[in-house]
Amino acid sequence: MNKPITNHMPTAELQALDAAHHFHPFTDNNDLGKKGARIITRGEGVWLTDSEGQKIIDGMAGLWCVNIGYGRKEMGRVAARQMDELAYYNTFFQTTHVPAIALAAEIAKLAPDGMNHVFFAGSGSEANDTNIRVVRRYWQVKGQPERNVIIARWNGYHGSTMGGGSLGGMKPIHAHGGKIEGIEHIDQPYWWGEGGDMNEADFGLARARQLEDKILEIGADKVAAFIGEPIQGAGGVIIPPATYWPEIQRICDKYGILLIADEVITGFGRTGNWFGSTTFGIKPDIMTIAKGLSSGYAPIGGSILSDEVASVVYEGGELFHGYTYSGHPVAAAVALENLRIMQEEKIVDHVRDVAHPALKEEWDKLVDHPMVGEAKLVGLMGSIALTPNKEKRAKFASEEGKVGYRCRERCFANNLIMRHVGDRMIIAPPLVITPEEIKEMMTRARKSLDECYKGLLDDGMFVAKED
Ligand code: PXG
Repeated sequence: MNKPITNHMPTAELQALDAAHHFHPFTDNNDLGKKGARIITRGEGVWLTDSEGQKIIDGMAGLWCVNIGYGRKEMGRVAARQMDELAYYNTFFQTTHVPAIALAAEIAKLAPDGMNHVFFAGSGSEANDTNIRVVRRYWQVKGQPERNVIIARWNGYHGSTMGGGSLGGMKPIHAHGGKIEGIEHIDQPYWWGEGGDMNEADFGLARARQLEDKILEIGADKVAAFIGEPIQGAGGVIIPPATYWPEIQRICDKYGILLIADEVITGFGRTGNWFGSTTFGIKPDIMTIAKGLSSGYAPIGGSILSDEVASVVYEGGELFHGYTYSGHPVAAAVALENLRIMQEEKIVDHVRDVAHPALKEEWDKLVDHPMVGEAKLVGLMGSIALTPNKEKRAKFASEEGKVGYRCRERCFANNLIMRHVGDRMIIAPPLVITPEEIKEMMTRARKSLDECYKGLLDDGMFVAKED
């Protein structure tokens, strides 16, 4: 491990400057200004170093993106070489460049059969905005322009632009700035929290059948597409019952509705296959990609279109849509190098054959802990539900998220980054994590859970909400 950088300003001064000028995303900036942000100065493998020299295990791969781990020197070299050669050129107006060509071809090679066309964006949010235009344009060209409604799920996350935020089903996001027209939501397949007395399989079917009900309510001739994350990430790593996706697929096929799999988190190895769609047997018409495409080394996202969708949209002539940085040459070269590393080092195989089994063994054991109700893991994407009563799948009496926050604070104190979503704890480490690092990560996770549990008992908070 390299030494931490020591030639920066003292932490307190950096925090004061940050508070004075930096408006943080998804943050109570007033509150953060009072306590000061944690300042990350270095990364290597699965390890981060902060401005105080603390070594932290990053159990979240940044924001679910640093799949190949931090500090890969090849990535910087490729970026520098590309900047020297051609730092920028656009892909509008009948021009292209080698990195965009090579990356699109490589993505088509890795994507499921019949998905061979890539539209580049700068992020997952932008890519989902592209998807809204593409599916609506698709139906215009097919002569059914009234087919323009997109169905998504409550508590899904598809980004933070107006389009992405509207597709997402997070009400606090809709409350800040509104929601665009023509997007409808159905309930999520969250059995632990919402399954009631149903078994998981029946619940999965029931939630999928809400799609059919919604289609019939709106009128099938008005519905353009359904969008969903194979596993909801930001919503709390909600792993759907096995019955869910096959039923969604059946319903989309029955009504001829386009299926968009938002693979921003689940793409590029996270679930033990190149794409979450493969893991769940989904046959999407469009996939949203970002994050793991470049392992977060450069901002890049995109939409992978099936041959059928692309041919219809192409037939319609020009699509009036594009971003200055669509296919940015440096980002594309960096993403290409990321995909080279992923393949050369067989990182997807490592997830499936080494890291997942090692983590699963430890993760499953967490249900022995007095406050852990369920522990679920697909590939390297996992969650646990914190509860004061496992049999009843009870919520805590305190406001939802309070216990989760306390648990996350213990993780941070133990130099482990593990997030909370409400009262669920979630994990998604870099895909290169070794069995030894998994052991260390889980030692810290258990210690944090123990401390959190003790704190709840001490404060009289290990109490269930009344029914
Ligand atoms: N789709 C999915 C499934 C995502 O997880 C986006 C789209 C948007 O991507 P960009 O690149 O525009 O951020 C995401 C992003 C969280 C968190 O709190 C998750 C994301 C972003 C920020 C925070 O878990 N996912």
